[in-house]
Amino acid sequence: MGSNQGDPEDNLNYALTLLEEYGDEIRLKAFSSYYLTEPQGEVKDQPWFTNQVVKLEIDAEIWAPAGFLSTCTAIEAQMGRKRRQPGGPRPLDMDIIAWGDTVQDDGFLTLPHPRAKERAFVLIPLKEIEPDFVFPDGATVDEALAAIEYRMEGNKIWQNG
Ligand code: PH2
Ligand code: MG
Ligand code: MG
Repeated sequence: MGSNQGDPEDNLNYALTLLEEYGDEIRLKAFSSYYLTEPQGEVKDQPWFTNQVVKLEIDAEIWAPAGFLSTCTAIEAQMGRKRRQPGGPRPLDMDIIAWGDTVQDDGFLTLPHPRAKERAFVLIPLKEIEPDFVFPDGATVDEALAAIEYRMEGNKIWQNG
């Protein structure tokens, strides 16, 4: 999850309380601390993001990945997100990094997230809650981190790219 508008920590926290309303269908297993991260991608001229990775256990008999993504999009909208500029500032972004070992690219949802392995703001919090995480292609979170350049100081993460 990421946020760089309003009160980012409040926004991320509120998104979790909305997910918790799903009760037993969506169980919160772990959540990372908050990281303050340099904007990545096309839009550099925007506030730094607060990013957090959470681990959920989702009942697969009730939820498919695409349905869960739609729920995330609805929560983003509920938090006041307006899709004005791709990659631009937003009160809340919720992306699915991975869904078990699922690999898919159907035009609606790509799993794992196509840029997860290049982004320190994903990998560092992911490693915090799941140090032995392995992507479906066999790459570990440590291998992915070793392949990118970034700098960290406390909870701040700088990465050019
Ligand atoms: N999300 C983006 C684009 N760039 N940069 C950081 N640091 N954190 C993000 O969550 C982020 C980003 C598009 O979703
Ligand atoms: Mg995103
Ligand atoms: Mg998104």
